[in-house]
Amino acid sequence: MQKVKVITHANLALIKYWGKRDTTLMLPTKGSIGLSLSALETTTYMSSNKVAKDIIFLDSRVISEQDNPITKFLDAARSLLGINKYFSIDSKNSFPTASGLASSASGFAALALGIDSLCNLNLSMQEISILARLGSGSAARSVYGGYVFWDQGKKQDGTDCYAKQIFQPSWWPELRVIIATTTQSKKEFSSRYGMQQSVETSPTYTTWLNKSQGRIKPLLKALEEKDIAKVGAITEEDWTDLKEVMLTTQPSLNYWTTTSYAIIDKVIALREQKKINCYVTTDAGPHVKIICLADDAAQIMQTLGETQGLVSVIESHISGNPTVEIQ
Ligand code: 2P0
Repeated sequence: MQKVKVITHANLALIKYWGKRDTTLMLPTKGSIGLSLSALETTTYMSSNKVAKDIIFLDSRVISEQDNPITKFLDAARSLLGINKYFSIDSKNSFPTASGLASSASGFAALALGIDSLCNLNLSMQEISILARLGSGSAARSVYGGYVFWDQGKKQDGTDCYAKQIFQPSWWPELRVIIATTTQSKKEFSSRYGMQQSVETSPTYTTWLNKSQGRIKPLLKALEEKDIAKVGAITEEDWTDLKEVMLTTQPSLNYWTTTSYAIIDKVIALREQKKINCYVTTDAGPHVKIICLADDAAQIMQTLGETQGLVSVIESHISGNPTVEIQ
């Protein structure tokens, strides 16, 4: 029986995805740009089953509920691709699952790549990105390493809504992301619930949407020019506006803790007082991600290391492309 080992990485958005124009097809309201991170790795073993049932292990725990997002995704994939196969899946993250570190992105990207290989589908990367998107929007980006743009598309059927790699992983070897984790716990509000609430209730959602969409071109240019000050400033602005959206959502999405704020303050102080190029972003969780260059990473990490409540500080490179190994 054929078995595959798929390695994927979580993808950190510099310009964020937050909100859907179609909640079934996971079509976003706007485009997003992200980086796949070497330090946030998902390893997934996948084979097809003899019995007509999916068997799923996530971080060594069996997923037994019928109505779980992985089985729903596999059902959607079977229906879309006309596949008559069931799967055994054993997926492990090198980082806390469902706590705001994009485990759903790397997880569903792995399943899309694994299905393509196990079923000999020879899908294009665009088709694999579309497939991954049906599991989780951000997974459309995680099918690539390096630097990724996910276009929101215009069509209602989602056939023009997929991600593309904009630069290879090796494009900017000095770029780093420092990940400061503050908890091992799962988040209180899922991104799926939170973003829909924001679309429906936040008074600042439309303003963020328009400004954020307008940041795509300048960020692409700044990445092309390897301009850390511009990349960092655009990233931090997009996050600052999104944070306002989250906080003004009903009920308020307050993902951050006193530890998160202490880290954010230290990063901003390092930049303003010591002129170090370091910039903050977060996702739907309390962890803080810092965009910087390799030469400054040690000093930033040392400064953060004394923060009360900090669980770990990890320096990440931009990851290579996913790998699919037939076992
Ligand atoms: C992003 N996030 O662009 C944004 C920034 C969180 C904050 O993509 O409902 O888990 O499965 O499509 O992909 C998290 O959202 O949500 C996310 P679904 P997903 O990375």
